[in-house]
Amino acid sequence: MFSLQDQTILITGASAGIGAACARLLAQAGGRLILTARRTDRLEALAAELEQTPCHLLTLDVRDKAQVAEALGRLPAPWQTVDILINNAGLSRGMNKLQEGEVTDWDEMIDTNIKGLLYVTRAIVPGMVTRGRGHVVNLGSLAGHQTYPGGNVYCASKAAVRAISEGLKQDLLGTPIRVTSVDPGLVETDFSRVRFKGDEARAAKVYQGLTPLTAEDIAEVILYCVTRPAHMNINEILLMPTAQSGSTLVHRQY
Ligand code: 8X3
Repeated sequence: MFSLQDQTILITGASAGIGAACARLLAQAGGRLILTARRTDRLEALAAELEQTPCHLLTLDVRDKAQVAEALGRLPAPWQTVDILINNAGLSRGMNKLQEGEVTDWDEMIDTNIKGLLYVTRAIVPGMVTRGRGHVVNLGSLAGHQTYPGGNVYCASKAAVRAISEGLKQDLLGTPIRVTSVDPGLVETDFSRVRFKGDEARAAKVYQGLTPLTAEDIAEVILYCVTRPAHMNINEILLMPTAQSGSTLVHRQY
């Protein structure tokens, strides 16, 4: 039921967290993987771990429009027909009040979460349309549904991902290409470490007193979405830990 035998799957931000968990799980399901990230050494380690799985590694910064167009426009012949695109690369930086925000943090989030996702999608989806086959999975967030204090620009970037997923689905109407947005709440990955720029104690506090989702949980949901029959499109999945019921509603037990 969960077979992706010989399907070519491109994952952005594959070097860690949800991206790496997707790589591991989708490899088990039989996929062949194009793994992209900025950190080549991490991609190499992941590919070495997935030794039975055909992998093509691409060092790619999705923020770099020219690099994305060049690298994805010139994939080697056996890797040109991407069946599944997982737009996972994304990050959060800072949790300042908007009026005190760091403009460079905003740029990084908007350039990665919105513009990077658009560049990769623009490079890959036309081939899917031509071949009459494909599925785009965008990593959204609960933050795209509910803004929380200090979340401002990050939440806006994920609200944009939600609108882009909806718009892409509309624009692909009449084609067999599917579009899914997977929107998690609290998932324990490097997310908070990156947000708080290496402040480990502050990052750990985000997940204290509850059992957060894991990267593997999200990968399982994505595997489910991409293995539905061809007539079925899962447009959006919102998921969160049992101990969370909204962006600011978390039940912690100490
Ligand atoms: C991550 C979810 O609520 O920590 O996208 O911002 S949240």
